[in-house]
Order: sequence, then C-alpha cells, then structure tokens
Amino acid sequence: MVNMIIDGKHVSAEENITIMEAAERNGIPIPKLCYLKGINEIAACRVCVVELEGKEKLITSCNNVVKDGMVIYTNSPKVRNHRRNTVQLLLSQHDNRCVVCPRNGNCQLQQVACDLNILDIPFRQEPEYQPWDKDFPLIRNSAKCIKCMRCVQVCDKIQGLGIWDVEGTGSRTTVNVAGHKTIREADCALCGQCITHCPVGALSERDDTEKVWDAIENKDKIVVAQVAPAVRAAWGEELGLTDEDAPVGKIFDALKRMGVNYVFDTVFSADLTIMEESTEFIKRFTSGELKERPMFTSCCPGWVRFVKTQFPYMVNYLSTAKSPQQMFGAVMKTYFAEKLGVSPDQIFTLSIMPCVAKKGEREMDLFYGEYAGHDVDAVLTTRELVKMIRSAHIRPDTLVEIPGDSPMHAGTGAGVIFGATGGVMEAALRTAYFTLKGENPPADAFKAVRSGGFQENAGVQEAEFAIGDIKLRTAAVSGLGNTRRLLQQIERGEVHYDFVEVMACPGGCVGGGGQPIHDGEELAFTRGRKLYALDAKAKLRYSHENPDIREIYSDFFGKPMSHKAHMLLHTEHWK
Ligand code: HC0
Ligand code: SF4
Repeated sequence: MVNMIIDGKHVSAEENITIMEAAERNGIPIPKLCYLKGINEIAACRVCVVELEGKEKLITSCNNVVKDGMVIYTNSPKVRNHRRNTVQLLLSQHDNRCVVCPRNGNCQLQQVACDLNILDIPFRQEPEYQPWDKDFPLIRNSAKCIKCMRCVQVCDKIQGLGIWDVEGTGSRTTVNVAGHKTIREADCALCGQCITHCPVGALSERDDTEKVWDAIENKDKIVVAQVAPAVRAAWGEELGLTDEDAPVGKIFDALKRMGVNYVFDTVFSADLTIMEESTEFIKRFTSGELKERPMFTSCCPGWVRFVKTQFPYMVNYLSTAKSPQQMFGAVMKTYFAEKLGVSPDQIFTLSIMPCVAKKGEREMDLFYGEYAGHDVDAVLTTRELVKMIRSAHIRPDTLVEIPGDSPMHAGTGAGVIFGATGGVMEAALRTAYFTLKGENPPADAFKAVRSGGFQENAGVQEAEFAIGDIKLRTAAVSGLGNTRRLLQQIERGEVHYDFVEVMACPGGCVGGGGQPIHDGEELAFTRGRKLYALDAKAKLRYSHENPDIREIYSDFFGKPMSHKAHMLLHTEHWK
C-alpha cells in the first residue's frame, strides 16, 4: 500500500494503480472524457489533470500511478483553469447545437462543461462536417467528434474489427472510417459498441422514430410491435424506474398508449426459434455433419455480418433458422394477418430491440407465395423507445403492466434468457434433451453455459454434456474479438465443438449497442442476471411447453422444419 494526501485527505491505495483510481476509490471523482478503463488510458483529452505538490507541470491522473508520499490536488484553481481552457478548446471546434443532438442530456462533454461553469467559448473555429450516408443504420457526425479515440479502441481491442482510424495530422487530425472507405464498404458488424462507448453525440443509430409515428398515424396500417428479451432489463434505466417498476408489460402499455395496435413479446418467437434450431441441430448432429465443424447460432445479425466478411467459408455452418425478430415479423404478416383477415401489406411490423444491427437485419425479404415485403418494417433501439415515450408525454409512473396480445401471447423463461450470453444455447439444450430423451431435463441442467463474466473467462464459456449416449461439446462466446480468437482456434483444430453460440456484443444483447448509455460503465452482466432471475421464477421454462407454440404448429406450421416453416422461418445466410 502507498500513503498519500489527496485534496487534504490522508488516503491509502494499492501500489501501481492510477491516481484517478485511487482518488475514485476514496470518494474523490476526477472529471474525464477519453478514459475507458483497460481500453483507452491514453490521456488524449487532458481533462483529468491534477496538481502534484512541488511540481510545476500538471499531470494526467488516468495514466500516472500513485507513489508513496504524493500530495495531490484534484481541483485547485490551477487545475480548474487548465481544465476550463482544455474544454473551451474542445468546444471551439465542436458542433455545439446541443438541443438537436441525440446525446442531449446524456453527454460527457456537456456535463464537464456544465460542471466547469463554462459560459462562453472565447475562440471559435467552424467544425468540419464530413459527408455520411444517412440511410446507413450507424450515423457519424464528424463535427461532434472530440477525437477521444474511444471508438477506435473499442472496435479494435474489444471487437477486433478496426473500422475506425485516425486521419489527417496536426489540428486537422480527425477520426474516420479506416482505409478511406465509406462505412458501407467497411466490414462494420453494426454491433453499435462504438456508439455506447462514445462520450458525445458523434456516433448514434439512425433515428427511425418518425417512420414509426407515421405508421401509427396511417389509418390503413395495423401496427404490430414486438419487444426483445434484453429491452426489459434496461429500458427503465433512463426513465428512473427500478427493476421492479419496469416489467415488460409496462412497455406494452406505453406502446398501446402511443397508438400501436397489437403488442407481443419476442420471447414467443425465441421459443419458436428454439423449436426450429434444436430440430436442425439434432438433424445435423445425428447425420455426422458436425464432426468437422460446429453448428453456429444465427440470431445475432452483428455476428452474421462478421462471419460473412471475416470467415466467409464458415457461413454454411450457421443455423438456417432466422432470428426471433425475423421469425416474429414473418408470423405477424402471415399467421396473424390471416387471423385478422387482412393482407400482409396492411400490417406494419415494429421491433423494439437493444440492437443497432437489427436495423440492418430487417432488410431481409419475406416471401409468402410471392414477395410480401420485409418480415420487419421498422426497428427501434431501446434508446429510441425511451425517446418515443418521452415525446408522447407519458409519465413513467403512470404506466401499468398489461398483458401482450393473443394468440402469440405466451413466452417461457428459456426465451427470456436469449438476451444474455449463453442463453440461446441453454434454451436450445433444454429442448434438444427433451426431443432426444422424451422427458425434460432439470431446468438448470445446462447452466454451465452461462457466463461468469467476461473478465473471468475471456468471453468464452465451454461446456460438455451427456444426453444418454450422446456427448455434446458446446461453447458460448460474446464480443467479436473473442469470437475471432475462438474461430481461429476452431480453424487450427485446437478445439472442437458441436454447437457454438455467438453474440457480437460483450455479455450478449443485454450489452447491446442500442441500450441506454451510462458513460464507460459496463452493465451487461448486471442486466443479464435480471434475465436469469426472470427465468428462475417463470412458470414455463422449456420452449416446447409454450402452449401458443404448440398451437401455431398444430394450426399453421405443422411441425418444425416443415415446408412452410422452411419457407417462412429459415434463410440462406450467404445472401
Ligand atoms: Fe437479442 Fe434475439 S436475444 S438477438 O440479443 O436470438 O436484439 O434481446 O431480440 O431476434 O429473442 C437482440 C435481445 C433479440 C432476436 C431474441 C435472439
Ligand atoms: Fe445486436 Fe444482440 Fe448481436 Fe449485439 S449481441 S449485435 S445487441 S443481436
């Protein structure tokens, strides 16, 4: 331990930690902009400077370690002046129209400027607006970028893709798509991790809320919404609702109060996915097809985009099952449209997702006899849902829990855990066991696939199970950097699995790029635990026991992987 004095307080701290960490642990927060623990500790912004007694020059606290006897001032007049100058310089080149910024009210630059009581910007230079394809699901506003490097580092170190890079020199240094490509030409997986790690409004999802308001206003359209598993674990965060106050039924209430006609839970179609995917898995496993390569899950469009560009020859190993989002869209425009006695094009399908890549996935076409549009018409992130609730002037405390509509009403705990890494695998194994043995396993029999947290297991959770004579080797991985390492090991024959679940975002969809942003705080595993708690207390915990799933098979699809199921619920991912 080392002993120091920080702002007049005698404190002790472990050796080799930074001044910033030591201060934080002792209740003295130091303002920062570029810092991201373990990812970006490069002192690029210089907002975290502190004064060290006996030293003329201020030092940055994020990359200087503590030493015994240090006397530190984190908020002296000299420090405050320096910080104010630094932030004023940043603001001098920044698009300061905060009221029309997607991060208005949740921006670190705004917060730091406000805390420093900056009331004017003495120097001003017009920010540079670089062109951008506004139809792409990921939007970048160069004039908001503060060159903190977080997006560059997250994409490189965590997601292993390197979509962003520094461009230009000197005062013209900026961040842009690497290799002078357009964002469409780059191999962007659309995971959105650069958005959730951006401290300002330089990166955001394409706003689709107006498209949804227009559909709601259109009297010829029937708006049918689905809400993804992971949204329930996070939507209340921005609205000040506790976990108990934010059940999915209140999202249904909000959507109906906005004018949405029917509301459903994606958990239903997660169960449907399990029926199709576990049937496909058993078929591929028993045919010997998986001896060389595993079957990969296909429900995460970030992962599907990644494998297509990085390991294209592995695309054939993806399950052909569409994701729950797409399956639900297809069911709404066919089975549900028939129940309502309307044509598919009268139905406007809306998804509320924790995800940016789902905005790309929705481009998938639907064929029902003939071309019937897209499975899904619009995708909103959890953040956009919150914006709509706000703009509808719905007071969160007035929301009540209402049930989803019928007939795709019921969902199981197995479907809920889809939103956390390992969840799809666990749900599939529960049903695969039943199919092979004719009886249910204990509901928690496969909990070894759950992640203990990505620090402990580097994002990969391996497990082996025996079902009768069959031995299954599985892995669940989250984060694309981890995924690349795992695929390389599979390629080199160092590991072999029968079934692999991949989720692009660290921790799975709960940590998705469309979730509420809490600067630099990783909440995926906290949110994941909420989903496992919902599963533990669910009345139904096996997808095959979902009564509405049984009904849709007896009424409409016949059986898993039937011709109709093949046409509506499966796809060739290589397209
Ligand atoms: Fe997910 Fe999904 S679990 S990908 O993260 O499979 O977005 O929540 O909706 O589709 O169900 C996202 C979340 C989904 C899908 C489901 C899967
Ligand atoms: Fe989207 Fe979930 Fe995949 Fe992230 S892990 S890209 S949130 S589907």
